Amino acid sequence: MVDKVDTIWMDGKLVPWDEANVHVLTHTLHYGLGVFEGIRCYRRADGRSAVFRLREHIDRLFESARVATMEIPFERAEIMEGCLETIRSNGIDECYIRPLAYMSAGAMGLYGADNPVRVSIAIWRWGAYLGDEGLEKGIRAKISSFSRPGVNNSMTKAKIVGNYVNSILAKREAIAAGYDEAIMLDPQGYVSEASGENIFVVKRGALFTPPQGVSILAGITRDTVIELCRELGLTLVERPVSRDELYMADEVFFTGTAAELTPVREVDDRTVGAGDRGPITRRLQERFFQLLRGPEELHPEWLAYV
Ligand code: PPE
Repeated sequence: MVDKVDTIWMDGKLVPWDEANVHVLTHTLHYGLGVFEGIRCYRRADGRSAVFRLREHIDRLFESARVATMEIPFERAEIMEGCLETIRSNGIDECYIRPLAYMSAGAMGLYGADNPVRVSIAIWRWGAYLGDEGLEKGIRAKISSFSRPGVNNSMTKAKIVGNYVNSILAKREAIAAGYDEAIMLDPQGYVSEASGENIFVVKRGALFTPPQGVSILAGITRDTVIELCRELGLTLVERPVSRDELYMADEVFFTGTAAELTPVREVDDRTVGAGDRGPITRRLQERFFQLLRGPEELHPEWLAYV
């Protein structure tokens, strides 16, 4: 259960948590056309709180809305300020931030284009998405029986509400089978991404990750890790990755706002590398958490102080 905080931002106003409700004829609830983001705010070594890559997340929210033919009735700056305001009003130092733009009630039927677009921003405390032990020792993943929709079946570059049905089914299947997370292949059979994370493979000191042009979400954490590789002088190649490359990898890890940088210690019951967090994963993870929590401001342009 999510722990309640005091307020949620709804269409520009902070309302009490229990009053942040919508009508049951909310169009998005029936048909899944809505767009959202997931962002994290961290308490830094100096005691201040900062939202990580807020601008990039809000830019992606608006790009998702463009793909979804939804017009968000706010400026980007207003949504960014709304995120910060929600954190301040709840006096919380670390949290996950969930902006959501949805089609409200009005007409029923698929078209719904005249229903007003509404926006909410909720926050809650969220610990390690795949567990503290997962962050340290790695998790067990299974290739899903559900494929990621192809590039023209589903607009996977956009963070559209309905896209997540596929991810939920894959995640539930993986958990029911005793694994922690599902890895999905695309219709051609190449590795796409996990239910809510991008994937990286390490082989002989080099890193590989599926390219942007395939059906993955262009993760902001993925982009961060690509930048960290460049800074650490690590070779990173964006290219198609096959299933057997996961079995032969020295290291595999996931990236995502919720999952942060989580090692994968097993894929389809095959131990990855030494079966724990590999050295390159560890190095990137350390650097990643330094970026988020300090003490140095490695990328001040990525921090929005609360
Ligand atoms: N792929 C998918 C399908 C995805 O949902 C996410 C984020 C990513 C990749 C990584 O993207 P980024 O966060 O920009 O690095 N998944 C969000 C949903 C988590 C949830 O369960 O809710 C997240 O990590 O916030």
